[in-house]
Amino acid sequence: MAENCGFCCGICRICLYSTYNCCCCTKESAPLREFQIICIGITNSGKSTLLAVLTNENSDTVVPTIGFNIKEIQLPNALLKVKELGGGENIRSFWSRYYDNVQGVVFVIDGLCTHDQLEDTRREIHGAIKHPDLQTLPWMILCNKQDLEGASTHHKVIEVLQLRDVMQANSNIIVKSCSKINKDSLMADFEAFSDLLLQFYSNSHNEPGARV
Ligand SMILES: Nc1nc2c(ncn2[C@@H]2O[C@H](COP(=O)(O)OP(=O)(O)O)[C@@H](O)[C@H]2O)c(=O)[nH]1
Ligand SMILES: [Mg+2]
Repeated sequence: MAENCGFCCGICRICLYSTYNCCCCTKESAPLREFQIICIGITNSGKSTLLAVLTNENSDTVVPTIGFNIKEIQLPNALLKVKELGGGENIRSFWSRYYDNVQGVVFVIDGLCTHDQLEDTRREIHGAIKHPDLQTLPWMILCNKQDLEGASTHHKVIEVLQLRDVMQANSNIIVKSCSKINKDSLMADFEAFSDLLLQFYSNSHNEPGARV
């Protein structure tokens, strides 16, 4: 009799525990996949501003980036750990020191830049996109400041910066037009980029340690 009681109590406990687990959803969801990203582009292109918008900070109070600036962008399917590198003339020659272990690149272009800034941008983007550490990675090129009249769209920028060849050599490059005033669209661009990263790194040959 006592044995039967103990057995019944045991069964009841298991049932109660299972019901509790089902009802209270105590099972933890899998952690989001993280990616190490660098954000580059010449000074004033809007890197810090866009990152502030994406992380819900006040984008009107950004200060010039000295050295680098790190932000975490939480997206539905991934967490991007973004390191923004300063874009001043004297800092750009040090960008390549930060290319190690990077898994993706965001390059920001000022859609309304001057002729000289465009020339600097052309030189810097070609230098980075052909760098051995970055040339096979997923890239997102953002043509910023679309809210300003006369800003070049990303279609124009692809032509002016002569990006067709590099885009043919690396099929994991996406190019988008954006502005600080359209957060939803900017968020959608970063979600498209995280989808690209997830797809790219679902192939284990593309993991940083596996690259030759
Ligand atoms: N109108 C407009 N101004 C922007 C936009 N993005 C950045 N800016 C402005 O461009 C200037 C430089 O931005 P900042 O983020 O410091 O550029 P960074 O040097 O690339 O980090 C600031 O005055 C920003 O307010 C944009 O989408 N539209
Ligand atoms: Mg900055």
